[in-house]
Amino acid sequence: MVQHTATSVVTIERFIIEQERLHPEATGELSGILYDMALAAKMIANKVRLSGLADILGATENANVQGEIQQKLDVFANNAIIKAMDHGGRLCAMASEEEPGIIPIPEGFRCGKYCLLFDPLDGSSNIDVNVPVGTIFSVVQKITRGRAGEMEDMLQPGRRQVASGYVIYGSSTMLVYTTGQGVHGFTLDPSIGEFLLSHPNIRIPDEGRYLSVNDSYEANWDEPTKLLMRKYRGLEGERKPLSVRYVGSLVADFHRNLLGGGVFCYPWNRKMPIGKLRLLYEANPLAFVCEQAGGGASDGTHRMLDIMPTELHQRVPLFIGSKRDVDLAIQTYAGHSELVGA
Ligand code: P6P
Repeated sequence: MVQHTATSVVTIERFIIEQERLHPEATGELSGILYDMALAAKMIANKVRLSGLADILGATENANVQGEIQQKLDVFANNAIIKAMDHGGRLCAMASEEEPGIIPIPEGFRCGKYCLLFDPLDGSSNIDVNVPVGTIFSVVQKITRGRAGEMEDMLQPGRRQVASGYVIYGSSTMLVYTTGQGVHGFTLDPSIGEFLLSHPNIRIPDEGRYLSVNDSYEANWDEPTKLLMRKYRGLEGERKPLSVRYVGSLVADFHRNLLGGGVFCYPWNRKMPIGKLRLLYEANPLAFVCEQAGGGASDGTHRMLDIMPTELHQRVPLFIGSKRDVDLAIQTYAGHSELVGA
């Protein structure tokens, strides 16, 4: 693998090509998906920049499949990704947080061997208050026969992902992705419209600095969860206390913890017994990135990437970040299995 440092000026396109060359069997289809995701990210970033100005601000009157009021940027981001992807001949189907079912490749367009699952704009309720939001994406290979992608192609465990990543629209726009060859971050230079390699080979510290959790749900947590949070806060056990940092925007919280070390927790609670975050296009893609950076991800009991999906929009409890901190969650729940969910 060509070793790059953050000082060499490498565009994402050049990096993708160099990575592709490491795989003689590569057809270039996966590279094409990553190019198209970078293009969609630039289009979305451009709109997010303006969100405080144009009439983009505010919500549409429609609710999406999740019943959440769609922000206009949600709709724009969803369409931008679909339009950037649906005619490239690399995909056989897509799935989005914003759509109830599978998004087929239109008749007349060639189908490829991959499926794309994505959350076009996670955390969009934060848009109007200028808090960073993000796009999350996951790529799996088609496993069914025939032209069109089917639900079975979508419902694969996270360990079968061939690529995943996210875009964070923050003080700068960054695209972070993995194809199983480490994790690499690219920062958008808006003056030339290029994503430039800024964070080669990202590694997450084994032990975190930050704890990201919304503890307003504490009254509805089970006992193991309360014990785990006391451990993270240094009130129980030997762990030194973590600083609490919670933005309320998954990509922003995850990105900070990926670079600085930390654990993001969205535990089971009596009001949301199956968690809030979605397995296929939020937990799994971030889990693949996190593991490739040396971290871990779990629902508190299982490795996230081993969970067998049953529904397109299914939710999971999520513990993701520094390996030791995720392991502490697994150990705590295992040690009190009789109280989990009580
Ligand atoms: P809560 C945003 O709505 C989101 O889906 C994630 O981006 C974020 O991590 C989570 O929900 C925040 O949820 O219940 O703490 O407001």
